[in-house]
Amino acid sequence: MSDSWNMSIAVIIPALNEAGSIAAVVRDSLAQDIDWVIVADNGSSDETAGIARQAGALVVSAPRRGYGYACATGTAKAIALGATVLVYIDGDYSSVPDEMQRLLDPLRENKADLVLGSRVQGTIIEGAMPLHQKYGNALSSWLISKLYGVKVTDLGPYRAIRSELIQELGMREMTFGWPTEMMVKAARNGARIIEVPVSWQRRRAGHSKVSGNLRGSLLAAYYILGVTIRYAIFQ
Ligand SMILES: Nc1nc2c(ncn2[C@@H]2O[C@H](COP(=O)(O)OP(=O)(O)OP(=O)(O)O)[C@@H](O)[C@H]2O)c(=O)[nH]1
Ligand SMILES: [Mg+2]
Repeated sequence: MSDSWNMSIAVIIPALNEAGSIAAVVRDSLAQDIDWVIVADNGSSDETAGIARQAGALVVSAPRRGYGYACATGTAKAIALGATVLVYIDGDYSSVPDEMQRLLDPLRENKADLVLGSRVQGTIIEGAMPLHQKYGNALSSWLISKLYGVKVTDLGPYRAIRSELIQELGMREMTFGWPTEMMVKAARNGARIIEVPVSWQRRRAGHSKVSGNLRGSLLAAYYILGVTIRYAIFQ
């Protein structure tokens, strides 16, 4: 178990057809100073669930499709296990498990409630982020900073949060809106939000589902902007 305050840490990996990369993400996450690795299998039609289990993860099934559903299912499991800190990382090895302590340090030192991995402040490997996603992220980050008074530079998926905080947020966006909802509601709650630099790599295997295809990119943009504006106006 981790030693500082009452940090017990669950790493949550939402995964949809990531058989080619999930074992490495699970193993390298288990090598960190954490307590559980939970893979939320989002109805994969490949061997993602079995491979993840074999690599040492707890696997929960989130049959309803959607990034947010997968994250919410993993979150519920982590909280049931007693996790006080939750880390989210993608299952395609775009983020680097060895950088996890960067996200955990501000929580350990009790300087933050939500720590966001910023790829803009870190390193983006050439070809890992299409131009439209770079511009989209920059625009959304600027809008969030303006509307919610927090300084953010990215909307990356690699992040860590106190489980007390995420429970207060009452997360509702169960697809592409989840990451944005977490940021804007945390900001509105007056939570301490810190960005740390992280790297971003090309997915190791499998098919691009969001940034690399038109439908995914348009949907993501629609949800990100919609959530950013909606929560600034309504509850
Ligand atoms: N897109 C998508 N990803 C999901 C879903 N459920 C779980 N995931 C996982 O969420 C993480 C992020 O999705 P990615 O497809 O990597 O999205 P991205 O990084 O923006 O874009 P690509 O890597 O180019 O596809 C991965 O680990 C997926 O396997 C879902 O319903 N849709
Ligand atoms: Mg990806």
